Amino acid sequence: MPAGASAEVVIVGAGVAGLCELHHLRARGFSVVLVDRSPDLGGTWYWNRYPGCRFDSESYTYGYRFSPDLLHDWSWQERFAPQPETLGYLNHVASRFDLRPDIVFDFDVTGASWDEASCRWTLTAADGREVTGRYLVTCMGILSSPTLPRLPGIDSFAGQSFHTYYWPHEPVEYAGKRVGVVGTGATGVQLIQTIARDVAELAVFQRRPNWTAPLGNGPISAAEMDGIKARYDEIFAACDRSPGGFVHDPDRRGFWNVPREERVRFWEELYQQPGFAIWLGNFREIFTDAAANAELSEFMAAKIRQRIHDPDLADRMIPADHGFGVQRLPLETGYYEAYNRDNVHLVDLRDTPIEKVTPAGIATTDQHYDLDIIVYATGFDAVTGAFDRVGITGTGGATLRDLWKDGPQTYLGLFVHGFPNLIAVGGPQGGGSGSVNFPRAIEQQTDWAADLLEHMRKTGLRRFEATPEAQAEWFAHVVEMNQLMLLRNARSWFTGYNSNVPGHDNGAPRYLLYNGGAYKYRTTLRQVAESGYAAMELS
Ligand code: NA7
Repeated sequence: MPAGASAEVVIVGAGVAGLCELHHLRARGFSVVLVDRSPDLGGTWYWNRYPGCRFDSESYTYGYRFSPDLLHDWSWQERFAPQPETLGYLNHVASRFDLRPDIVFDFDVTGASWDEASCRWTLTAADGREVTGRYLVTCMGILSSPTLPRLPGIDSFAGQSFHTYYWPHEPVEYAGKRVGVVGTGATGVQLIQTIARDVAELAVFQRRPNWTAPLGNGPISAAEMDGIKARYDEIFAACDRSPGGFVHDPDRRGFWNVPREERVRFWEELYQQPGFAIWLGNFREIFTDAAANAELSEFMAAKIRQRIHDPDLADRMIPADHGFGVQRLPLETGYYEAYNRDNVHLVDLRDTPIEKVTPAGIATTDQHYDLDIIVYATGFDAVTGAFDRVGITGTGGATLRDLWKDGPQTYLGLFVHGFPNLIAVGGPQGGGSGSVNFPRAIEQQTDWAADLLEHMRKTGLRRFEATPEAQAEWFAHVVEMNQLMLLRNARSWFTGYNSNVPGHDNGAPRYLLYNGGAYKYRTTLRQVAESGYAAMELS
């Protein structure tokens, strides 16, 4: 990239959202530069290379729908595609639409500053390169800032150790080794069930168990894929109807209107179905009514007890501090059965916390675990982490990092007062920030954002900013929607909790998600555009 490069729009992030936005803006004739700190495209799917990494969305609901030809070209191989397949898909998209010429890799954005006089954003990379643009669209991912535990001696370990996000590109020789995995979220679950049979010893350091459900993966035959291609309109229409953009639609009969035996029969059916059926195809009350949720949790606990031989161990795998589905649900294949193996050991950190990492392994209050490899599946500084890392400075020198210290506030999850001409795709409190099928959520945001910029061009305007009133009103709506949900009480990334990030570890609520559902969000976006963006200052 030439020094001082400039474009009408600068996009940050070459993942699912950034590539989509690049396509939409180029299609409308904008000059665009997309920068990414990674050496290649893919975002989440570039980095997460740990064994077992795969979708929890049905593959055929994950692709972009902006091009019928693209939908027709691409055949998914598995019902829930593994990471290499998804990365292959994104590379296929980039080639098909010739996206690479507008992407600058290895551009690690360390600062983005708004200049009122020129009405432009300037982005600076770690190596000093700069790029400027009238508009800045961030597509930095909601789970792109991995966090490590704050453990004494963490750097002293003599073997291999890494966060799952940074799983090495060269093969990791874990077969026959003593491996420790810290963390049992969706990532830990996928990793543990995949490597259990190959490693010599596997010590799983679990602080809190998660609820999980069977994934139900399998190959997609050529004939089945042909059928899917013929039904794409129907499939996407189903995604549009569902709150999170998945094919699973909630059962609207009303939990208490259905007799208990019928509820249990229904759950048995859902438990056998692939993907998030048991979570998102369930009664809506499981998300809002503690008694309904407790009954389902009991049903799911019984499933765990059936699958783990040792009753004491099974009890340790059943969450006691939160109900089923109030955190993002990990999906599994033989996860519980892995714990029936002699070489897999659960270390319950509630009884025996980790004291330190040593050169030879991990010491708990109870014993020392000798390890060859330590994997930290310890999650992310979710949604706002990427913004904090970059350092974004708006009008009057205000920084987003300071402004969001105690939690973010946005308008529509896309705009922040004081940060003109900035659009945060997948930003906090928007339709792309939580329990959603990510591509379905960001396709509306990226398309809508491109329409806004087109509107600016057509009307000869060059600056937009959310009003403080609009932002306050949206925030109040976000809080109101959140208060309806049982998830408000759970300590997970959904509520902005992270024990490894100072300030995010005190349990104070940080509103990261929009819980109003995709339909409400989509309708709001449409109405805002139809009003001529009335709640924004355009000049
Ligand atoms: P998650 O879901 O945030 O899970 C992180 C896990 O790591 C979870 O079990 C945590 O336990 C554990 N953790 C975090 N910090 C520590 C420390 N310091 N000590 C011990 N254990 C720790 O992240 P994932 O990567 O698994 O999944 C993220 C999303 O990716 C997922 O929701 C899907 O959408 C895909 P805790 O529960 O906090 O006690």
